[in-house]
Amino acid sequence: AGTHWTYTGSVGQSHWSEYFPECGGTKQSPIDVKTSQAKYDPSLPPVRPLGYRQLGQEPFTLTNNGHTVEMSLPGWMGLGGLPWQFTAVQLHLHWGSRGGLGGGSEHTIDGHGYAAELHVVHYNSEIYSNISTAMRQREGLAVLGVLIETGEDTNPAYQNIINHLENIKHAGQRTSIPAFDVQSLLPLSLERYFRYNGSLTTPPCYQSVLWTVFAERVSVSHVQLRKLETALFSGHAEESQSLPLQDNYRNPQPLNRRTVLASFP
Ligand code: SG7
Ligand code: ZN
Repeated sequence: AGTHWTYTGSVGQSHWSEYFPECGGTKQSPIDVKTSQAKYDPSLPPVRPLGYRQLGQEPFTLTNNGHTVEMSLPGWMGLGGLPWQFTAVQLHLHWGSRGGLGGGSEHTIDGHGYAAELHVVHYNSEIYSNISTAMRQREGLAVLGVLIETGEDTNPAYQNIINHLENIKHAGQRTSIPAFDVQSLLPLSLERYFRYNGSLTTPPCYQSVLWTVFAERVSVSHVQLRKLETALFSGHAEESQSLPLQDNYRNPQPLNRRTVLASFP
């Protein structure tokens, strides 16, 4: 037992619920968004990133945590346009191993997976004092999901992260990177998105997340995606069995009795 988990193998995603019961719950994430079954809700306002473009004195910290690359966000960043005030904590990515061909995103749209997915994690700071408390409570977290596809052009926003992956090849390593405009990682249209109640997509899979998945995709170059797919390892530097950090995405989970809302007709 213990808390060690992976995406494949004996402690892979099909076994998560044996050690983390909530992973077998009825409101899990990610999901396949079936666009024809999404319910248009005209009252859903545009997502409002707060302070995402603001640069402070401090650099950002980029960490290889063995499951993903994670970037800490300053406490002045938040999210408006939701029923409560949310404070940003961190962002991270999920990806595949074959240039996006075998998938890499967690959410899928009408059965279609994308090359990678960005998650920006926020906690409900109107009700809870920190993320560790909020992550166990209903609607304690709000995560933005951005689907990433590949194209010809280099995406300069994502390059701010990809440039530094060489310095955090092994789990546990961290590096400082110059602060940059976090909003530039998001799609241009913040009006068009899907909204549903779900969970953390990793153990312990707490069902505490108000999910927003943008309809518009962003694009990175094939070279950028390849770099993300190959630069990192899941183990510590001294471990001989350290494997490439790849295919760190969970498969779509049953929707069950939930409704997916769409902010657009
Ligand atoms: C990644 O995804 C990490 C986790 C994150 C988890 O493995 O970024 O972050 C930490 C601090 O362990 O868990 C609570 C949390 O943010 C699940 O996040 S996700 O549902 O957005 N994929
Ligand atoms: Zn995630």
